[in-house]
Amino acid sequence: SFGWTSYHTLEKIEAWLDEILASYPEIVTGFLVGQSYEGRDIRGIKISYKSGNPGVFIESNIHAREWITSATATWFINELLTSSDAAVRDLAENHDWYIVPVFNVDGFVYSHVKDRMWRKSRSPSAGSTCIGVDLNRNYDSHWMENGGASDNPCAETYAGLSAFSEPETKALSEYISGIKDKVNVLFAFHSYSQVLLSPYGHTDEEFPDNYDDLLQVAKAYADAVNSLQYGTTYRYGSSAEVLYIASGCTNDWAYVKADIEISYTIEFRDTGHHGFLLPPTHIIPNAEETLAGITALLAESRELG
Ligand code: 0X9
Ligand code: ZN
Ligand code: ZN
Repeated sequence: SFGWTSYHTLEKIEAWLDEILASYPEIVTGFLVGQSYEGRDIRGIKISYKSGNPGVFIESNIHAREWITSATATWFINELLTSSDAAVRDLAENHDWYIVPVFNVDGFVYSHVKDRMWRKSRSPSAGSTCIGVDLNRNYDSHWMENGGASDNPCAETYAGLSAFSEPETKALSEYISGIKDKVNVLFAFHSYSQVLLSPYGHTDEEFPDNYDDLLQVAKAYADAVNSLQYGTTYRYGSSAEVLYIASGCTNDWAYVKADIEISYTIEFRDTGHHGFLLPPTHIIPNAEETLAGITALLAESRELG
């Protein structure tokens, strides 16, 4: 059965999504982002208790090996639907949630059956035997500018032949563009490092117009996480400043091209001890932290108006 004491295959995650869709037909609707290179469906679910809510978009598992992200996304979905905690009910019922638990479906399957440390998608490149594009370098936002992305198909950060050359990123960008007027917050779930990364990724010499607000809501997230019994610490700031220069990332594209003003990459547990191979005993603690953080961040952004 499904649960959060182990990591699951794509097949099991999709079967669980089907159960959720059948159990909450009034509240949950499935959406299809599009198809991956290998022809798999990229699925999302929308949770909506009433019309007119502000939308929150969650992209998860763009990097295949970051299994904690889809485990956290599914736990989060379950919590929004089943929790009786007042703060969670408020969170669930006063936002429309668009959640894609496994975005890089081909890479995710490959990380289960062949190579646990796989990161990229699974599309081939002409003239190379190397496979896969780093989908988080393929978005049309300062694509291939300033470093942090590669034009070598064998590199882990290969950005692809052009912005949106990949069916996955093209489809998700089109899906988000279609709902962007209803969405003002986006989270891209990653691991690891315990950091909240705002725009920009492509430069550390410029900052978004609302950078002060972005820092303020990130502080609310970090404080809320730290206040839990686990005492986990998160750092925050712009991607380029806190982590490294990287262009063509989802949350930068969402901010720059889709006008989604609160747009964060969240790098979950841990800080490197287990790294990408985070034991499943961390799933629930990590998810609880994420819920606390997102609750506090959205409350703070509501304050800001
Ligand atoms: O390099 C990445 O894509 C992310 N780190 S990871 O270890 N999960 O691969 C960081 C992305 C930072 N976000 C932006 N630059 N916008
Ligand atoms: Zn990642
Ligand atoms: Zn451990």
